[in-house]
Amino acid sequence: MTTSLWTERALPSDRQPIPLRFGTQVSRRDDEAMQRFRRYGLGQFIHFGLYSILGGEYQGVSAAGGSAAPEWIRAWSGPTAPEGWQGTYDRLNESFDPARLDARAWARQAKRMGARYVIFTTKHHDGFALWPSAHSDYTVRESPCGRDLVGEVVDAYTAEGIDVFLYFSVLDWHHPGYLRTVPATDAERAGWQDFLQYTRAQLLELLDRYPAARGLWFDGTWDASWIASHEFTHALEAELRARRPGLIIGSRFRNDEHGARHFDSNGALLGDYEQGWERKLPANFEMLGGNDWDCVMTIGPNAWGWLRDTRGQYQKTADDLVDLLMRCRSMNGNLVVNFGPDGLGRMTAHEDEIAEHLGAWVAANADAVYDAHHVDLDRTGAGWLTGDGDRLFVTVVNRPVTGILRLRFPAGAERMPISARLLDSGRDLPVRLTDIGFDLDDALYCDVSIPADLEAEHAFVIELALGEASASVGDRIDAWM
Ligand code: H79
Repeated sequence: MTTSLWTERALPSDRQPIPLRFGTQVSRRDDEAMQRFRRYGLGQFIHFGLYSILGGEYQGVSAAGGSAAPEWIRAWSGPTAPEGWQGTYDRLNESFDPARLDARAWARQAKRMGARYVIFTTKHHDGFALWPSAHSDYTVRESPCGRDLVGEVVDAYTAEGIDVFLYFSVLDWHHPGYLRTVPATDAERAGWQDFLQYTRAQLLELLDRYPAARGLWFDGTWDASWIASHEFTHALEAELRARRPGLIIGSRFRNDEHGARHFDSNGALLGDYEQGWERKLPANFEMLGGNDWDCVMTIGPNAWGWLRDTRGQYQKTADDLVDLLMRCRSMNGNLVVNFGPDGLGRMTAHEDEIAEHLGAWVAANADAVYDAHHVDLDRTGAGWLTGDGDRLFVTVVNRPVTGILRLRFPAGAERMPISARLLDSGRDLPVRLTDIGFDLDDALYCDVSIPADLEAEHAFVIELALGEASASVGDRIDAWM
């Protein structure tokens, strides 16, 4: 078993399944909601909350080094942490007033970027709810804002045809009953039971208030207290699914009775899609075992909430994100790009630029992105392969100095490329089969010429039309040696 903070994967290939009472509740779904999920391709994450007011600093002092990320700033500790810091943070609701937040403008921008779903932070670790929850006294209602921001986002994105997933952190620094360890005293047990009922009530409330929301994206489910609550979480998953047929729940929600997270102790996915790919990517398609997945990614190194001072921190470019997007698509995953608006609700200039440039690229190359999926061919160092029925797409991110894109097909391939063109311009490209003369190599090679006069400042997609293979390995002289 390999273990990390996110994903514990047990794949007992040669072991009998063990009986589990709190193992997986779902097998691979093929309903309309999951088919939509498989075609999302690109998503947008939005981290917005009290931490957005601060941008990773307080009164000019940076929390860098004292807290993991700007949305973690309440946990600021060490020599730079201000006196009485957590009390100060917890009162930020009193000045929370994102007057420039225009959810419709966000949604229009996401639409132009090509996002087909959005994941919005309804409540992060600080416990502050962005909807006027009846089960909490720490919400937008208890702030000058007074607006239902979850409702605004759900309505605006739904109106643009973008599906909404609600991010919900179980971990909660505000609820007095929350604790990280397994409750050990009567008082802790009572507090924890209160906390569990509050969590259940908020989740049901979210589903009831926002019937357009399609899925839940869970976070903060790694503490021993939650892990020990497997009986409760198993029942709650069933209740959420019954309340909202078709609801999509990621694998980060719960664990089985042996503490196995994401995958139960028999290796079965604990939810509808694998939710462990946070700022990391699968090394290859095979390790995914056919499960659905998405990758959530920051634009900077590790800032989900707004960071005022990004000096010295590499910010991914639209080109980086095209590369990541197509790498995900080549393995049937979705890429979800995170945006962290400032305390007034404004996206940053860099995020605006990303949205425009990524959106322009995706619009020009949509056929290779949304309905295209993994193809079972050797990888090419030139870029990422996706396919769709009779078409094969190669997103070229490393242009070969030879001017030749070479693809390797197995000897028995029934279909081979018969023509090639650039997806965005339609320009035809010469394509031919090549016998490169490797002895004992039963593959067929296909070469596409990339014209020297093609000016490409960004990744470009070569579309190959597949047809009946006219050559086979038997035609080659080396087959008869
Ligand atoms: O919302 C974003 C992050 O804030 C959240 N997930 C994404 C989507 C996230 N919360 N926690 N983590 C990610 C993992 C963080 C772990 C650490 Fe720590 C925080 C390492 C150091 C500080 C907690 C405290 C674990 C170790 C010490």
